[in-house]
Amino acid sequence: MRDESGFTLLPGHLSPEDQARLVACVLDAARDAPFHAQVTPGGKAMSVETTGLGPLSWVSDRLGYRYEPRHPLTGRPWPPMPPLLEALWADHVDPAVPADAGLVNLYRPGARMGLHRDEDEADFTFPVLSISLGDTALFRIGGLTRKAPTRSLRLASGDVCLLAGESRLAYHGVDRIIPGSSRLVPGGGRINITLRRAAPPPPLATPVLSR
Ligand code: MD3
Ligand code: FE
Repeated sequence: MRDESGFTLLPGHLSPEDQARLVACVLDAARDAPFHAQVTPGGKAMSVETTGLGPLSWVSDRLGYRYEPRHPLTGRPWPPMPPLLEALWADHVDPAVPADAGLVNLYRPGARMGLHRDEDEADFTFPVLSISLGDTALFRIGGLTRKAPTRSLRLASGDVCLLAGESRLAYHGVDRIIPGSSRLVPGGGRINITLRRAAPPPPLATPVLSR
């Protein structure tokens, strides 16, 4: 299902059991690292609430966008990356270089995400892996410029997408979610987890014999 841009959608890739396990992991992590609406550098609160998993997560405030090792409100490190997510990354992206950032987005009914590119990571040759849980999203993906034509697709619970190659730097966003389309997330809504490599990959080891 990989298209010419490097975009792959794996519909229903996660079993209902794994979907429920991941929601439980996220809600457990959110007891320590609460979801919160971040503020853009322009001073507007995002309608999506976020938290993070793993060594780093993406933060936004008046100072700008960046990856940080700690939750901006609690000052504590992000909760650990669940093994199921580490395995998904190893299987689909790179078994040698782990994802170091798991950004978790919570969409309650009415939340959306405007068209943007993910460009705060050190190395765009690493794909982004996205996991959708709960209500279906109307997702939009375009090209390398804001003006390029976009296409719209639905991301349903259990869908996994891989953004590799040129699609890694494509403009994309979430127009809206379809409230009540799933019963997975308590209280309703959608959770999206994106696994990323935010820091540069570790340097390659030099074989002893060639020294
Ligand atoms: C296409 N999240 O967190 S996931 C984001 O559903 C983000 O919460 C959306 O965009 C969400 O930055 C979309 C699918 C996705 C993720 C990363 C991409 C699509 C992408 C990176 C490049 C191109
Ligand atoms: Fe994005």
